[in-house]
Amino acid sequence: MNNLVRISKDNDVAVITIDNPPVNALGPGLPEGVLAAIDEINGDPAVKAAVVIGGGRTFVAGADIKEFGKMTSGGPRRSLLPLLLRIEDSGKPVVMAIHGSAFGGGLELAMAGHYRVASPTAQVGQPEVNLGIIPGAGGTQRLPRLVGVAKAVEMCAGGKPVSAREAAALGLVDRLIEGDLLAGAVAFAREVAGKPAPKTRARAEKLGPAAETAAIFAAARDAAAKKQRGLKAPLAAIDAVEAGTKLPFEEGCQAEAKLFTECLFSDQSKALIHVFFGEREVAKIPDIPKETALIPVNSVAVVGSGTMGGGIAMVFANAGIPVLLKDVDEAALNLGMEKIRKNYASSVQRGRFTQAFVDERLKLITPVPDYDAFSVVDMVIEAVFEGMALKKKVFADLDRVCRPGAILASNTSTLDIDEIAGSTSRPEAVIGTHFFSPANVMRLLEIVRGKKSSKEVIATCMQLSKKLGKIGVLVGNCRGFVGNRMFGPYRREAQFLVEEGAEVEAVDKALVDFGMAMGPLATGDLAGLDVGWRIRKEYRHLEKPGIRQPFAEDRLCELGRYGQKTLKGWYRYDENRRASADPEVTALVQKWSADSGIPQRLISAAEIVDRCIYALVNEGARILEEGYALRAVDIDIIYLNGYGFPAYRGGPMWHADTVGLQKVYQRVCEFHKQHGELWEPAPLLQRLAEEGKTFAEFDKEQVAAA
Ligand code: 3H9
Repeated sequence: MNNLVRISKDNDVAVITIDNPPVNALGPGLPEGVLAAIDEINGDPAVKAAVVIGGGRTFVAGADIKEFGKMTSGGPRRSLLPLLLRIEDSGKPVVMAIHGSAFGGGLELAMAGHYRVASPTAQVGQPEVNLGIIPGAGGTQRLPRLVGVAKAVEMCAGGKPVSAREAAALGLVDRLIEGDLLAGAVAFAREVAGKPAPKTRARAEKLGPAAETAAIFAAARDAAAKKQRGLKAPLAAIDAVEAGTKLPFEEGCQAEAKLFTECLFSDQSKALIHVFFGEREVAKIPDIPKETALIPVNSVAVVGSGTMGGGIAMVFANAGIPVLLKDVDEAALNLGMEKIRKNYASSVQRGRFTQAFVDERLKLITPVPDYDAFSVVDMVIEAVFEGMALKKKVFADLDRVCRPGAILASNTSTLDIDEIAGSTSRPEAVIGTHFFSPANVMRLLEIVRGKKSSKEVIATCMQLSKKLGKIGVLVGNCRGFVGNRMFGPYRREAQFLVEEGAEVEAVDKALVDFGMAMGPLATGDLAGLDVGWRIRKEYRHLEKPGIRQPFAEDRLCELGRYGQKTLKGWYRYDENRRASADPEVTALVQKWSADSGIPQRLISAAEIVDRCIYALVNEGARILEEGYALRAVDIDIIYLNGYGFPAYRGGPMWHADTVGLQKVYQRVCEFHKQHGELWEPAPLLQRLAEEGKTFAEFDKEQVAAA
């Protein structure tokens, strides 16, 4: 044994405890420790059976993900397969006792045991595809032997865990243990001691005849192509399970190992591992220590019951936090509540929530026409129309009615938080919480730090985002903050491309093929082209004269083409909001471009992608250098969770690193030459490119310096 694995005895049952906090990841030494313990019990005549259990809060959360980066950069390759075989060959039964999660290599370890017992709250799964890899220690071979081919394909290709109850129904878990897991597992071990120990790899009864399984694999490939568009790992996982149904166990494992290695060394896996750690990294704020006192948030109020306000109220209600929802009068409130009810009804229809859950949530939302009850709430989120004068008035009112210590948050997407905070006597309590639309669906929450926002308020909002099921990213107070500030140049280029002769659908298609959830022009139609148009009109005075600005979208708005809501925008929409190309738009843009003397040309998909994506990267680099984002990875997490950037490319900054910053910089310089000032390379991009560095290295330097 070693310091990661302990062995103790409960009379004739040995208890092997895995102890590698926080999640018992299978780092170097751990599997070897388990094996040494198994060898020891096999040599001890007093022991009749063994229980393997996780110390702390979980069984085993899988391989140590940090090790993968070492392997792909030349470090030693470690395979768990032979170790698991030897556990399975143990002459004495091994009972795996699962609480918390048995994920990835954790479930593979559990399946190499002869029996599995679990706490009812435990979860088991093969989530490797979320990291761009597949199970690599026999998971694709043992799982179908325990749960059948269809379920194994679903779990290995989809990556979603199943509850212990479902696992028990599937035959993956042999017994659920209510109460003390260890005591139950030991009792179970005593029951099976002395009986022949079943080896998972020797079981074939659930593998099914080839004629039946062929249809399962075909359907799974179809589903993966649609639901996990562009991802390679799900298809590899399906291939590996299929190999398991056609080959003897050992050969199936070899096929799995080959596919695992291919995936592990792919750019997709590197990107998704970056995302895994990035999602945890963004919670770490260098100048805000972990021990910062949190403000309890047990009740909130939302001002404004429109689309955003209503969605935000639902977010809090879904997390079990009571919400007051305020609007100017009863009519507005009725409309707001009606929309909330409609949204919940559609969630019930789609099977996301039960009616009982929704009924409980609705009870938590109380519409109010005034501020009378605001004096008791812990936090207020203002979600009124985007206009500085109105927001300032609301905050002055909040300052008057809210209790000292309450958090005053604005859901602004563009406005200056410091100016808003200035209308109160307590700017330290003011912060931005920029939800993304629809607020009850989108995972991203930009938390905007004002000059005077207190550390307690920031720490509380970061923590709260988790409770709300969001991923909170702290950003600085610049126009558009991080996400929308970058989205400007991205959408500007999309429009320029159309004005230079690209078809509307060609621009969107190139970016969808790149992996974006939606094309930039279709996104504009969905959000409403008039939103940007109004903002541009308000800020026109800030535009530098003599610099090319896109005009097509403004002119479409002047013609009343606001997008989906008017059934006309960049596209034409039928009554079900299905889009089709609109030749009228092509003709109009051609005419406007000719009037403005913009030469028309054929534009390749590659140029479309470079122009739009490098516009994101260049602006991202500027934001990073100016300190409005803490790290490049924060920008990546924002883009993945708020803007439909493909996770398998890791986010715009990681993508740029993958392409190579020298190459990206060179392309930005070319665009600068061709298109002028708007493409001036960000100094940070230039510096990193010249030094042969990456944004990821820049992040490491920042962390080291903090
Ligand atoms: C695999 O197993 C491949 C196999 O087929 C074998 C092939 C040979 N490794 O998420 P949390 C860290 S692939 C390293 O905040 P929670 C995490 O970074 C793996 N580190 O806690 C964080 O660190 P920090 C398949 C890991 O309670 C800390 O632990 N398995 C790992 O909200 C706490 O994590 C998976 O994909 C790991 N495996 O959630 C499961 N896991 O505090 C990945 C966590 O410094 N893990 N860390 O930021 C999870 O899904 C969640 O962590 C879990 C707990 C649900 C377990």
